[in-house]
Order: sequence, then structure tokens, then C-alpha cells
Amino acid sequence: MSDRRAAAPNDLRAFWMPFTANRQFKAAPRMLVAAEGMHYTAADGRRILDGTAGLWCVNAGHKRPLIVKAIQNQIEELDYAPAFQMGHPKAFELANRLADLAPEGLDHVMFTNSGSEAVETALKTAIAYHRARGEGARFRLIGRERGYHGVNFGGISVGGIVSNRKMFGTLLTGVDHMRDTHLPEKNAFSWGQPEHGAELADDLLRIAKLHDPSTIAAVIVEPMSGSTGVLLPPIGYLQRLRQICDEHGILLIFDEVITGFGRVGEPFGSQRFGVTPDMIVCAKGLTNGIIPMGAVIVSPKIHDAFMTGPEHLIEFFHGYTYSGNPMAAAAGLATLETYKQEGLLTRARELERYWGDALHALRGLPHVIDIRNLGLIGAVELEPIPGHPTKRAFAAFLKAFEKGLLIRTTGDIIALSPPLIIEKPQIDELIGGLADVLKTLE
Ligand code: PXG
Ligand code: PLP
Repeated sequence: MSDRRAAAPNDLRAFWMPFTANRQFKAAPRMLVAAEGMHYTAADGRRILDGTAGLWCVNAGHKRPLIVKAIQNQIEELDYAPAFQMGHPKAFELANRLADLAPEGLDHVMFTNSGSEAVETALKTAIAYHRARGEGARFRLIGRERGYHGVNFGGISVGGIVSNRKMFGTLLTGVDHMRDTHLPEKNAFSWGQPEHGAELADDLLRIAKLHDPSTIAAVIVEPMSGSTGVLLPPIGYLQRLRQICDEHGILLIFDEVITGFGRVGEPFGSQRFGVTPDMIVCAKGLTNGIIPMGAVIVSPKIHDAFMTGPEHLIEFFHGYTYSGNPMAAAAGLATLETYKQEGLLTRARELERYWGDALHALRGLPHVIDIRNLGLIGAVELEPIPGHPTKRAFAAFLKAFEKGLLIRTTGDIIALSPPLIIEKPQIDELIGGLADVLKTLE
């Protein structure tokens, strides 16, 4: 203890970093000290091109003036307001703005502080909704293999990333998983949504038959799986899921933490893919990643099912100290205004052809076994080094950082998701730089 108190301010030991190879990092730290627009500044003064919008969240780019000002003004005006039994105007305003952006038919908003909390909120809402309307036997939650729904217990239960689950015991009961939509043997190097695999949605029918559909509360999927390494929905797949859910009274939840806020060229993936779920989970780009915030946007049928009983009673026993807090609400409003003024929520669609062409030009480079693209998202899948999974992609990540490029890797997949303000020469720089890195990989 005394040792720690005496430690220098830049001692790296105390902070146990999230989802990080802590010992590797602390032996050779990669510190970011400033950011503006498309770039970070590293501790050694180098400019780093942000190929990942932070962690898929800084969609409008860094240090945007409207957002900076809104946060400065908010702290001067109202720092915190109790979230329960009290309100402040900006939370209501942001909820309205979000409902306006959301697909037709989703118009009530609950706020949280992260995507993980928004997932828990949506899952609890689904089960409680059925109970509120007298179908309490609908309690099962269905997720999908390779799905990512944050790191809390509900989210890892419906999630399907093995390393995020295996250390944590029995998880939630009453959960099952559909198979994932990855069909590399048929769909490798597809441009955009792959052609094959709509029938994979019928896996939900198999599960529904096993448990009886009347026991299933909700299905949760990412319309496009991000975290597991960018798996796109085959053409027709999401439509089929929607159809099966409707036939069996099952709620459909889209986890749009990554696909929300312009990433796929529409405000939400729902609009891009033409399928409306019963609830949308979002976070990240909601505040441009600046103040933590998540949200669940629900249909009136769900909201209204709770609005019964005496009016002085709380209708839903759920919420967080910081739900809709003033700082996050101010950041959210200024973020949505920035997106609107600059047309950022549809910009990924305008750049999609250029971005996709640049990415697919990496085909044929050493170890590249698949390339996937949609909107301003890209994935380059590498053949793993036999016996050493993740090592090759991690080497690419380190080399890219040395070259002044920030990329993400998950397993042996490189994922790219630049801020939506990226310009074509920066696309060339990012993907050209990545090509150089790939050529040097063992
Ligand atoms: N759902 C989805 C679909 C996500 O992508 C979460 C929930 C959880 O959000 P929070 O705010 O609790 O982290 C996410 C988050 C990556 C990466 O590089 C992805 C996420 C977070 C960090 C890194 O793939 N997704
Ligand atoms: N733990 C304790 C002891 C608390 O009092 C609270 C909130 O009052 C929480 C956890 C939950 O915190 P939050 O509302 O920030 O999620």
C-alpha cells in the first residue's frame, strides 16, 4: 500500500484495464493524450488517424465544437438532477429527438449509461411486458452464437462470444441461442450483405419448437454483429426473423449499439435493412462517445402495457442513478444536432462504394481469407497462425499503431469503423497503410 501511495502519478499498476492485455500494454504503453477531428495525438506527439471512431462511438469525429460547448454550458447550468420522481427538460427533449430518428412505430425512450445497461433494460422490459399483459409464462430469451450484448449477466447470457461467457458460471437460465450467420464457404469476399443464408433465421423455429413458442419472451440480435468481427445479415435474414417472431408472439430486439447513428448509412440499421423491431438498444454514437449514455427505444404497445393501475404508483421498477442525466442529455442533443447539420447519418451511404472498393482491393494480400463491408464498416479476416490464434491480427494492430493508424482487432479479424466525417484521401491513407502492414506480416 505505502508503495503505491509513493508511486509516481504515471504509475500504471493500479488501473486494471478493461478488455486489454494488461501486462503487454504496461510493458509498452500506447497512450493517447489529445484528439481533434479524424486524429488522436499519441504521448510521443505523433498524429494517429482514427480508423475506429474510438471504440465505434465517436461518429462525428473528435472535439466537435457544438458538443464541447453544450457540455461546458450544461455544467454551468445544471450539473445533476435526480433521475427518479424528478425531471429536467433536456432528457425529455433528447427522448423526443431520438423517437423522431427511430423507425416509425418506436416512440418511447428509456435512458441508461452504456450499451450493456441498455441491453439489461431491454431484456427485463421484454419479460415484464409479457407478464404485465398476463403472459408470465413467456420468460425465455433467445440470442445468437457470436452475438455481443455487453458484459453484464443478462448480456453475456444471451451473447454468444465464448471467452466472454466461460469464466462466469451458470449465467441466466431460460436462454437459448440461434446459430450465427457466418457462411465463409459460400459468402467469403461478398460485397455488402451476403446472398446466402436467409434460411438461417429458421433456426429460431427449431428453438421455438423445442421450448414451445409460448415460453419465449424475446429474441435479441445485432442486425449486424460488430464485436465478433463484423458479420453481416444475409439478404432476407432479418425479414424472416421478424416474420417468425410475429407468427409466435415473440418480441424482436435489435441491439444497435454499433449500427445506430449513421454507421450503416441510415440513423439505425433497422432503416437500412428495412425491418422494424419492437425495441432498439443503442449507446455509443448517441453522445458521440463523449459522456457515457445508452437508450432503449420501444414501441407504444410495450410502453402502454405498463401504464395501468393507480396513477401514484411506479409503473416499472427499473432505472439508474444517472438515467438521462443532464450532462449526457446535453451531449446527446448537441451530437444529434451535429449529425443533422452535417448530414452524417446518411454519409456512410455516400462513401460506401469508395470505402468498399478500397477495402476489397486488399484481397490477395498475404493471409487475407475474407473481406466484409457495409456503410462505413469494414472487416479483414486473416488466417490465424496455427496454434496461436489472435497473434497475427494483434501484430497488425501494433504495426498499424507504429505507422500512425488506429485499427481494432478481434480474434484474427481486423475491424475498421472510422468517424463518419472521414474524407476520401483519409480512406486511402487508412487502407493503404493497412495494406503496407499486411504485406509485412509473418
Ligand atoms: N451491444 C453491442 C451490439 C455492442 O457492440 C454493447 C452492447 C455494450 O456496450 P457498452 O457501452 O456497455 O460497452 C456493445 C459494445 C469492439 C468493441 O471493438 C465493441 C463494443 C465495445 C467495445 C469494443 O468490437 N461494443
Ligand atoms: N449499489 C448501491 C449500494 C446503490 O445504492 C446503488 C444506487 O443507489 C447502486 C448500486 C446502483 O447504482 P446506479 O444507479 O448508479 O446503477
